[in-house]
Amino acid sequence: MTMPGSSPAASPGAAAAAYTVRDPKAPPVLPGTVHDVDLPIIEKDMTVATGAVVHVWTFGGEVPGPVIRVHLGDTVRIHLTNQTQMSHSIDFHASQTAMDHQMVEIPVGGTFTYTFQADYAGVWMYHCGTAPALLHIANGMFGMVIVEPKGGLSKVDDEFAFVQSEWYLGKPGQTVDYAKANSTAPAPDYVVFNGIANQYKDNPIPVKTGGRVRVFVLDAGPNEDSSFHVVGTIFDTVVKEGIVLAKGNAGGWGSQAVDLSPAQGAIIEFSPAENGMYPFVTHAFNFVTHGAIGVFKASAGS
Ligand SMILES: [Cu+2]
Repeated sequence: MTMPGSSPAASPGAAAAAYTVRDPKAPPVLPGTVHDVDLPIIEKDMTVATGAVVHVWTFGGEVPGPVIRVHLGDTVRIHLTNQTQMSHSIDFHASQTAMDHQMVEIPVGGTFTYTFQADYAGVWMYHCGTAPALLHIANGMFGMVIVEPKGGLSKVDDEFAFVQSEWYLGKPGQTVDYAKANSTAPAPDYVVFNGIANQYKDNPIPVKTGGRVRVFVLDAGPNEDSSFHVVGTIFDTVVKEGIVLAKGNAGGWGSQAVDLSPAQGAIIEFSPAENGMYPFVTHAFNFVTHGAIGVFKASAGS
């Protein structure tokens, strides 16, 4: 195969470590109504595709940063500790606050607590806002906040969280290439779900045939749109940026793909009709051949 991510990419010198598969399951909602979340800012080497290592900047030591899931109205206190060699900051789209109040620079070795109330339900982005924010996002500093709606979400068989993003490779083992990311016609080396090219194609995700699957999707960009589609399914429920398509609606409407621009999120639900493989992609297919593909494998027993 010649598809990027499926074979070792150009990486002179030492062989890249195998990538570590990111657990695709969405975490449960945090208990209680006031949450203290430690989010250390950490830099590290990360294998982002087979044969490709990037020196990433992270929230919580992973790209994307951890999914934070809360109830509507909860208070969230994020305790940041900057363990890297440069200053960073954070911007929670689930919050309402002045930029110069909480999106402040956290110096090397510094700490800061960002506090917000989850006033609106949805799938929200968080990211570093330190200039140039494009570089800090492109180098791994982003993640998802899920705010459950009033009354909470219904119980389903399986829940997953996918963040789509791009990698603009620099030299092997170094940070991303800012000039490539900053192009007005950007050409990412990889477009990925949960940080790593093709990881869920290489490691299909089991789901239950006829069961109910809920996917939280966020497009972190920094530049490219997503057209999230699951081959062989129809979405009967979509909540995109507060706009609801509800299962059982009077007109019988459904959805085939959910368009997300950078920093937009959605909740999507469907049921696999029969046993077998259901690839998920961004339907911008040039990115499918650059890593933006995974597979749900449906069986009765899973
Ligand atoms: Cu940063």
